Amino acid sequence: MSNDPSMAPRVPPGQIVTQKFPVMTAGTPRTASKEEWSLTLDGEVLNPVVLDWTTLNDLPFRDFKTDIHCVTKWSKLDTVWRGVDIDVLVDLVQPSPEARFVLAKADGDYTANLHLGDLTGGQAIVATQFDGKPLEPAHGGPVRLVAPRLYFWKSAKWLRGLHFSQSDYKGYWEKLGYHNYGDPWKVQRYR
Ligand SMILES: Nc1nc2c(c(=O)[nH]1)N[C@H]1C(S)=C(S)[C@@H](COP(=O)(O)O)O[C@H]1N2
Ligand SMILES: [Mo]
Repeated sequence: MSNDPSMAPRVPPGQIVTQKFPVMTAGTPRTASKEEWSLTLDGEVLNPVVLDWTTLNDLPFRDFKTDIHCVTKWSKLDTVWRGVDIDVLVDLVQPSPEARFVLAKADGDYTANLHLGDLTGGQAIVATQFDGKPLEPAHGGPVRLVAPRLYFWKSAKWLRGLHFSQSDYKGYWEKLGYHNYGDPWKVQRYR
């Protein structure tokens, strides 16, 4: 074993790198067009906001290059996304200091629970583009969460809301027995 950080493994335990981009979807949700789409930012916040496609696109965008890790054991390296940093959305709504949890809500009644601290500090975005192109519907277009600090089930496709609260409400897979936190580096796949 070495303490040299450059020797740290790139891929979490048990993961296999793929060049493909598998589509992983529970059910067949009816998803929104750009015109129908909106994002509700609410809960324990000073300034609840509903963004539509136009108001989202008025916010500052950035590129986000990251590795993603699916609980079914594929990892994809150096994926390139573009969207609005969660820090921008947090500045907008100003969650109360007690609101440490976020429930991501998506079309098709899909939800995923996260710690706010795993979304902030440049760690996550609300993405509208993958690989320089508009996000394909199968991968969550028009808009999805990309929160790669955790297994990729946390990155809700067809994102429609972020609910900030002091309570941690379990999401879709978390209720069905997936790990509540889902750290790929700690192999937190199931409860
Ligand atoms: N709304 C929604 N988001 C979702 C899912 C889903 O079924 N519905 N699947 C999750 C899972 S398990 C994974 S691994 C990733 C897969 O994203 P991809 O289909 O773009 O690879 O999306 C996550 N987000
Ligand atoms: Mo997944």
